[in-house]
Amino acid sequence: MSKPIFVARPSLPPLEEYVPFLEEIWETRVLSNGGQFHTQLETELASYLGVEHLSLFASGTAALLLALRALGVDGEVITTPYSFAATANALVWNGLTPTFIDIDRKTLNLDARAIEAAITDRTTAILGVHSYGNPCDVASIEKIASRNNLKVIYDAAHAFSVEDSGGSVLRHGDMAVISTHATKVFNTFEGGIVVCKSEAQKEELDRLKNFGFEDPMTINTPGLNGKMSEVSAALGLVQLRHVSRYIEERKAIHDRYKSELSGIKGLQFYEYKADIRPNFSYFPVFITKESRTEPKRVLEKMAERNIHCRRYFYPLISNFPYYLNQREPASSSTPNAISASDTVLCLPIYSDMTEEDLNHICSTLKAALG
Ligand code: T4K
Repeated sequence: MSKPIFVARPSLPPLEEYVPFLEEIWETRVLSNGGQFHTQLETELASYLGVEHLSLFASGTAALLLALRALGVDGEVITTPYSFAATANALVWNGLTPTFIDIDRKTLNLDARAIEAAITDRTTAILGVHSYGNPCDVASIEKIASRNNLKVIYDAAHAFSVEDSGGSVLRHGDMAVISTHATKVFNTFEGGIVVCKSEAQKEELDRLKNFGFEDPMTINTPGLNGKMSEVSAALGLVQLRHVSRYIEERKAIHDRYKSELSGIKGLQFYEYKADIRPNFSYFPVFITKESRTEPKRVLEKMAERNIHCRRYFYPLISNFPYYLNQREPASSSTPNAISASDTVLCLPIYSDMTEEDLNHICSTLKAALG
C-alpha cells in the first residue's frame, strides 16, 4: 500500500532555521506571557497582512471566544451552519444563541439576503465565515449591520493573507479571526490571531487572553488563558519567511487539479470570487447527481487507496445533536447549506505535494466517480 495522503500536510521550513530561536528561548527562559518573539510576530504579521492592530492567541477557537467577549456581544448572533464546529461553539461558550441562516449557493458564505429576516430584538451581531478563504458579501453585510446596529465578526480561520480589490479582507467587520493551526496555510502548530480596529480593542483582547488582568490587582472582566507561547511565536516568525512561496506552491497544485479534473461528469469545482487574491487553503469539489457514486462512497473509495479527504463541512453544525436540541427561534431553512454539505469533498492540498501524489489522487478520484 502506498503511503497515506492526508487532506492537509503542514508546511515546515528547514529545522535549522528554528534553532537560533529555540536557543534564545532556552537562554532567556522566557517561554510565554508576551515575550520578545510574541511581540515581534505581532509586528511582522501586522505588516505582512497589511493591517494595523492584531493580537495573537493560543488557538483560533480561543481567539474567536475572546473576540466575541471583547465586543460585548450578547443575545442572538446570526451565523452559518456551514462551518467548522468551532464557529458556533464559540457563541455557545459565550452564552450566545446561534441563529443559523442559509448560505449563498456559489460562495457558500452567509446569504446576505437572508440576514434581515432573521433579526429579532435579541440579535446583536453577525458572525460570517469566509469559507475556504473566499470572502463573504462584506459590503451587504456592513450595510445591514449599520442599519440594524449590529456588530460584525468574521471567522477568517481560512483567510490568512487573502486580499480583495481594496486590500486585506481582514480589514472588514469589527474583528476578524484567523486560525494558525497546523493544517493552515500559515501555521504556528496551534494558534490564532484577532485583527481588530483600534489600540483600545487590542488592549482589551490582550487583557482577556491573560485572565482579564489589567494589573496584578485588577480584573474587571474575567478572561481566559488564551496566550500564544514563545515557541509558537518563534515558529511563526520562521514560517512567515516562507509563507508567500507556500501560497504560490498551493496555487500550482490548485491549477493542476483544475486542468486534470475539468469536464468530468459528476464533479463540480468551487470557484473563488474573481476580484480576490486567494490563499488556496482548500480544494473543495462537489460530487453532483450525475456521478454514479454517492459522495460518502467516493470518500471511502479514496480512503481504500490511502487518500484521506475530508468533508469540510459535513455534517452542518446545526445537525450536531447538541445544536438539534437547542431552540433557535429565528433560524431558517438552509437548503443551500444542506446541498453543499451533502456533496462536498475536500481534496488534499499542501505546498509540497509531489506530481506523483497529485496524479494518484486524480486517477483514484476519476475511478471512484465511475
Ligand atoms: N473556524 C473555522 C472556520 C475553522 O475551520 C476552524 C478550524 C476554527 C474556526 C478553529 O480554529 P482552531 O482552534 O483549530 O485554530 C481541522 C483542524 O483541526 C481545524 O483547525 C480546522 N479548522 C478544521 C477545518 O480542520 P480536523 O479534525 O479535520 O483535522 P485533523 O487535525 O484531523 O487534521 C487533518 C489531517 O491533517 C490529518 O488527518 C493529518 C493531517 N495533519 C494534521 C495535523 C494536526 C498532519 O499531517 N499533521 C498535523 O499536525 O480539524
